[in-house]
Amino acid sequence: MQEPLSISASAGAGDRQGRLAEAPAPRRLECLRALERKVLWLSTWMIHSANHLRPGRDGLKVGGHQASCASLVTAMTGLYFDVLRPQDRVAVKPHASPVFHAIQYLLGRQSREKLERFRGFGGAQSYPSRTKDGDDIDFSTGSVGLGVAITLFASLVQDYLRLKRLVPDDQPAGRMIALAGDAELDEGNVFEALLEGWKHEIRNVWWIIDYNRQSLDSVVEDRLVQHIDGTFRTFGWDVVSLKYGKRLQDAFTRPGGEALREWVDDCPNSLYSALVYRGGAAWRARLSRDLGSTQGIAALLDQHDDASLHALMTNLAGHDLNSILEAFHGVESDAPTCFIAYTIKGYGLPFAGHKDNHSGLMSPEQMEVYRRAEGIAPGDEYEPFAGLDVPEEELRRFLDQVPFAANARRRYAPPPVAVPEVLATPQGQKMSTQEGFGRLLNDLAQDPRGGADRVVTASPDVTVSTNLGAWVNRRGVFDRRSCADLFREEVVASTQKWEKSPAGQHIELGIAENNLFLLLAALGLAGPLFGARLLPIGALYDPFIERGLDALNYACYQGAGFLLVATPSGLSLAPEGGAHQSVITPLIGLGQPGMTAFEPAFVDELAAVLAWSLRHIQDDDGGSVYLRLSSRPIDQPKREMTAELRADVVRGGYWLVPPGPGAELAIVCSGVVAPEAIEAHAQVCEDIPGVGLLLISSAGQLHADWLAATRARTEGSADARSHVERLLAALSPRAALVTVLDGHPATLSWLGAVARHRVVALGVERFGQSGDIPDLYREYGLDARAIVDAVARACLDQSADLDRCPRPADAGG
Ligand SMILES: Cc1ncc(C[n+]2csc(CCOP(=O)(O)OP(=O)(O)O)c2C)c(N)n1
Ligand SMILES: [Mg+2]
Repeated sequence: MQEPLSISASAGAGDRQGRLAEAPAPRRLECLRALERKVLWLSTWMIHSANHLRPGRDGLKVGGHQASCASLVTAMTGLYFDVLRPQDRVAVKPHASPVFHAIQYLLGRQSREKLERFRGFGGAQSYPSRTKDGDDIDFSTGSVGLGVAITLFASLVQDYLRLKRLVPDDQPAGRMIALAGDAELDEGNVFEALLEGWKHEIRNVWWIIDYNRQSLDSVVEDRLVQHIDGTFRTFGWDVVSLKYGKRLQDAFTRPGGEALREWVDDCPNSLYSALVYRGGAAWRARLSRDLGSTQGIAALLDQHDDASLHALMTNLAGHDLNSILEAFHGVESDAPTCFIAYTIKGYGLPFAGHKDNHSGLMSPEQMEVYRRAEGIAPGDEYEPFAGLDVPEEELRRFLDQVPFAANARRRYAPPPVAVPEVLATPQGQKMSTQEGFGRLLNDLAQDPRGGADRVVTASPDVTVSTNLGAWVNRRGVFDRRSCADLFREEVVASTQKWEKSPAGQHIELGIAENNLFLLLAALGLAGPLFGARLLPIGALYDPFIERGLDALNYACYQGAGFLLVATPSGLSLAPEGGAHQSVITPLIGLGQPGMTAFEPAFVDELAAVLAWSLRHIQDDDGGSVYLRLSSRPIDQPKREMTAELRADVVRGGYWLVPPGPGAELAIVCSGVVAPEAIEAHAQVCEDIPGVGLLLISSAGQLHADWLAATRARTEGSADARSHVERLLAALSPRAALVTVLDGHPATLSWLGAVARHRVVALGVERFGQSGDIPDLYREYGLDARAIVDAVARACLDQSADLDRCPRPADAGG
């Protein structure tokens, strides 16, 4: 541990002393210590019993992380039983999930059955999950780094709501707290978030780093802490270092203490960890060897037996309740604060400090020794108060008064925001869906029917180029300070206003897609977290979804409701070239749970989808919506948008040209290549009358509905029919489908499985390149000619195949 330390940070601007306004009464501390012991026991036992007491059926180790839990037990005990208030929101380090559940259990907010089924079906989840765990999970965690960063964006959302008075003035601001593993700081998204947080002057964020100096594989770099400290300060955070516990600090004041402190400070992380694992005798031997001749050290060693020497040398502040409480309660300002809590991975358990302990499980023999030492009788393992040296009554009284648990429910359920049922289609002969979206939003900004006040847009530096400009001109950029548009004041002509104020409804981010998705997740959870719903809309270039895909997945996993507008997309942003042309994003849209993807061809479809989306993202069983749009202007149909057509668009597709009776061919297209499909269709119809032209506005909606109907039929609802089945029923059973989109062909090729139609699937399978649309569509086989060729191929295959194999329909079935 080669870093200088003190419990409070060194003097300097922004530092804060680890002072305790009021020392905890001794009995209070006794109660907390008893609970700390119980939390360690319960979390260790929960994992043990999941692995050893539940019969395994699949040959898999159940797993769990006893060592990762142990290092956070003290900090979490202090937080949940003493420091936290109901309005605080916490992201718990994924591997400390059992600690969280144990605490909730002791607070009466989690059932014993869930603990007994930890990591089992219906039990407490391996990693905290907002949607799957019944108890008070504020933020899901699991993919390291993301849970840490979302707290920062949640604080921004809290301030957004407070500054706009969308939450009552007397509702206290909560602290957004991340309990982070030290190795989580290896994830780049954490630093992307820090920079963004600095720009937005975030408040009320605490990141408590479980500095156990171990990751999954090994022990971390010795000098790491200096960088952690320096980095946070650079971004304007206060840093509180929690290194030595009270006993060690006391030892440092005694004869030989200075030398002892220096020795510990200079001790490499790996040696310290190894000695932690080996215990008292090893400490004695090593200290005698290194410091035996230093005055006072021999006496110190004589005063301690091996056990107490071990306890002294492992007395890090992260395991010292007094130090923890002092530091947490000592925070006086709302500046973002990083606590570097020195801990030991596996503290209090036999594998403490061992570099391989990440997935280590205590053996049944070791658990037996532990059970006895805790004074817990067999069968009483889940008894909340068994074996504790504070009377049960006193502990119950203590638990009844825990501030965090003062409210029966911490999650809000505000009513939905009323939004217009129907949005008028922006008029224009030729228009891109991207432009259409900008105009729809601009119209919404002026819509007297309301709803727009709750819309908040965000973009990672592509606001103007994704067509949010008009909206931003009307609604302004959000900033906690008002700031005039200086270009405007200097009379520099620009179509884009950039006025910032707390009233602004657009949050401008730097170019980090991870941040966009984490912000959307936090905005999408504004209702349950803070009590006021928002309608978040994020805009980015479609290919860069992949840059932040894990964060997007994370946002969906939490059940956040938001709208993602991804534009431009595909080869159709032609001259921009292959690095910007998305290929597989339609497959992401098709496959991503918690998200419904649309790729409308025309702006009137987009208007229908947008109106639906503003409701869907608020539905209890809704989720997020992904709109894949394009900057290619295309001719817009002149038609009335009937309620029936709107419903079909939202369901995922409609016949632009219905097939003739018994038609044996249909062209099926999604999105921006509609003009090519229309042209090809006209050509084909010259030879083959009755060919249908099917427009797919959402492959995902059709697919999900189809699977649901299939399941329903299996379960006995013989009449269940999906939208796509009804659409394709208009074709002959021997019909062929030619599908086409500006994206991966697998997005639509599954349509052949719906009614066993033959499919020729066109789309993009290779990286794109620069060019104009005619060249690129020709090269990649998306133009009308390619579609007509595909039709010819389909017809040829069809006749050859029909000669060979009779289909069930031929047999009259
Ligand atoms: C994005 C991601 N990559 C990899 C993992 C696998 N993983 C789980 S924990 C871990 C290391 C954890 O170390 P640390 O954060 O220091 O936590 P500790 O267990 O030491 O408390 C890794 C690599 C993961 N969960 N998420
Ligand atoms: Mg660690």
